[in-house]
Amino acid sequence: MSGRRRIPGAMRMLSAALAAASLVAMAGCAAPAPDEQAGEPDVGIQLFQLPWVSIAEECEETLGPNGFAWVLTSPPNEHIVRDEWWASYQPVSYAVESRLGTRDEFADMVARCDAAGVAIIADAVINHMTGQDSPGVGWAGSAYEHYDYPGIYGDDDFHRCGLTPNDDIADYTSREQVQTCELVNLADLDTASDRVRGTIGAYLDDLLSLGVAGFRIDAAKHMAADDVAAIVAELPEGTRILSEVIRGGGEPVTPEEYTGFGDVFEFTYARDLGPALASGIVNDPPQGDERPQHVPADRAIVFVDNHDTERGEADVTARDGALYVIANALMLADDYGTPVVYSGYAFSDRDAGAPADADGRVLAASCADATGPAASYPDGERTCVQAWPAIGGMLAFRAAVGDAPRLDGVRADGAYGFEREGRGVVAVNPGGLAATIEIPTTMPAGEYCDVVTGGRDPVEGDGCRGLAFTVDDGVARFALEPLAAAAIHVGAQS
Ligand code: ARE
Ligand code: CA
Repeated sequence: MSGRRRIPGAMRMLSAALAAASLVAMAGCAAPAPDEQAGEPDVGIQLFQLPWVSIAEECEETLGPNGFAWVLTSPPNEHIVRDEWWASYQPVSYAVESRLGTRDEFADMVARCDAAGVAIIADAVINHMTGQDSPGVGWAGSAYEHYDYPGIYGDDDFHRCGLTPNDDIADYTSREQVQTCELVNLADLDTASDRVRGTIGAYLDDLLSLGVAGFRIDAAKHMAADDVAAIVAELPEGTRILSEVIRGGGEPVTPEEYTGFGDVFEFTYARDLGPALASGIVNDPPQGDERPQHVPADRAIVFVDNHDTERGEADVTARDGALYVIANALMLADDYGTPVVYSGYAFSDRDAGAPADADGRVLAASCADATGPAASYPDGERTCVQAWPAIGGMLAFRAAVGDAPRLDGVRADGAYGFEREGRGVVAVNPGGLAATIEIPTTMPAGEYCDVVTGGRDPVEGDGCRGLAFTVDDGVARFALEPLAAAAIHVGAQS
């Protein structure tokens, strides 16, 4: 089944024999212990439609302390004036002026985040300009027409694919349509042209001059990989590139084509994880390091959901509370890919923008005092996932396990878990009944603080703020409530 390392059968039997001897201690639950961070794992957080001033504050208050390495922002460029969140994805110019903040605020954010040890990845919308058929004026005052952006692009800079009646993509099995026709009427830039490449490159250089570490390449699938490669080739070495190429069954354009110059969002990861959790049956990944329909681990950006999928295909989102914690715990405990946690705001209308003032500026919001998950979030409220104690705890787990191999998982009672060899063990119970699971481990015997419910107490130093679980004679034993996750690691013995 799997090419991964197997747990010897004898050890599994030992596990059963010793089950009765293990202990589970419980205590009050609270925030994660900041002293547990053993280093900074490469984990990002997507702060969807959050203003620059607020991201700066998050870097200082929640992201730095919880050990996030980088933030993925929403697009910083001038956009059309509309209330919907997706106005951000219709560029009018490359002025760094948007409903999320001014250029000065953007620069200040990058500096403050850097000082807090958090890098900024900007969402770069470079496949297209607006999808507006009527002329308009953008957020920063730039006049535009569908195929005319004075001083930036004119009619000749756009593809007019001529392959479909309205030049829109109609058939995703046609590479030519996907890459030269219009994605939902968005004026499609001729990214094969040196002039267009140069203009895009100047925009990215400008953002780099403000200190960003790299870019999410929005709608990368809709640009030939060679075009993106040519643009990226002009950027300084080390610029981080995260291409959005949604894997689509039967589609000719694949994520693999974009791995030559950067990382790629691997949508299959969430598509496997979400339904498994929703059905309550979690298994080991199909084929160890060679997961089918997955780009190589060192090129993959993984996520439970993002701003599109939480409005669409995602089976598990912040609305699911405890199950969402389980999904994030499994992702953060995994050895595949670079995780990006998602933090947005509640909505019932998929188009609804983030709460804004009368002029359309998105309102500042702070997660400094937030906890979670909450039982429910009223529309517009930020989910503040970056501040959930369980998420901070799992970042500490990821830091502690480092590159220790992921060993084969164990299933029992509907619960599932696995060891990161010798460094940590994670266990989840996605079902509705309490479950007990025993997972063989080479971690030293002892009592460990569960980092999902609070980790080690930073004040007492020798107690746990939440649950504790015991490793005894090579077995970690977890008694789990319904819909619970737990994780212990060598850095947090009680
Ligand atoms: C809005 C309106 C449209 C209108 C258009 C122009 O909704 O009705 O025609 O404006 O006026 C976001 C929103 C869109 C919005 C757009 C522009 O989601 O609703 O359109 O902004 O404001 C494909 C792409 C993928 C893309 C998804 C959404 O391949 O790149 O569609 N994702 C990114 C962003 C989005 C953003 C854009 C791109 C555009 O993350 O937030 O759109 O910048 C299969 C295929 C996928 C395909 C998917 C959905 O899974 O395999 O490739 O994704 O179906 O069609
Ligand atoms: Ca295109």
